[in-house]
Amino acid sequence: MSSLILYGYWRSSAAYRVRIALNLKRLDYEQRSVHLIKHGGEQHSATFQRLNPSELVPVLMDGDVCLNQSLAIIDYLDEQYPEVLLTPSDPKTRYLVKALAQDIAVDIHPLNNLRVLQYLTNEAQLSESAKGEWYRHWIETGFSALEKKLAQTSGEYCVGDEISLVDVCLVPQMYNAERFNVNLDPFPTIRRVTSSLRLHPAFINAAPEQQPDAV
Ligand SMILES: N[C@@H](CCC(=O)N[C@@H](CS)C(=O)NCC(=O)O)C(=O)O
Repeated sequence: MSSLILYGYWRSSAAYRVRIALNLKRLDYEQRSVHLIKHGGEQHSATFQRLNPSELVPVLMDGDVCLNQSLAIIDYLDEQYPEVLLTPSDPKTRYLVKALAQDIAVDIHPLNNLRVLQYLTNEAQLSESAKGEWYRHWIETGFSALEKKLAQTSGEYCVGDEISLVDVCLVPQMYNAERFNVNLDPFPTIRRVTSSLRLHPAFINAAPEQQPDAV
């Protein structure tokens, strides 16, 4: 049995990144679902807090190593399981890949996170439509810049013709964008690259609807 255990949730885009990375590296892993909505959110339970006091998924266990933060987890996987590298070793490309991945994972994604949306509803008392506007605004702002960058760097994938960490971050962010009806017409490069990536088995098998806890 595999020593890798992924605590995640089918719709979590950060867990989705790690699933894609594990699949690209052809690593077997056991999935344990942390339901982000049921029972007030299982991420807030005492049991999960022992794994990650930040109360966020994903968490990856590799034997007795317990990791959180999807980008750090993928760095770890690149170091421990380097047969397929998601962050290239060439320094210039490596920097580019890391920066583009952070454009998505650090600058866009946190503003769409569940706890932010819950705060907008419960504390800021925003309506559903105002919350949708917030969500779309931050994705559109991030995608406008990303589109310009990928127009320069992409081949078949985000950076040239090799799949990298940027692709691993892009597809889950597109899933969120589509779920919240972002108008994707202004982003032809992002759409083209995503369509290519969605044909790859590692991405197909990592998709939210394919996960055992999908409802
Ligand atoms: N920067 C973290 C983000 C983790 C994160 O935001 N996880 C979300 C799901 S995508 C979560 O657990 N949300 C629960 C909540 O907001 O209560 C990472 O990349 O792992």
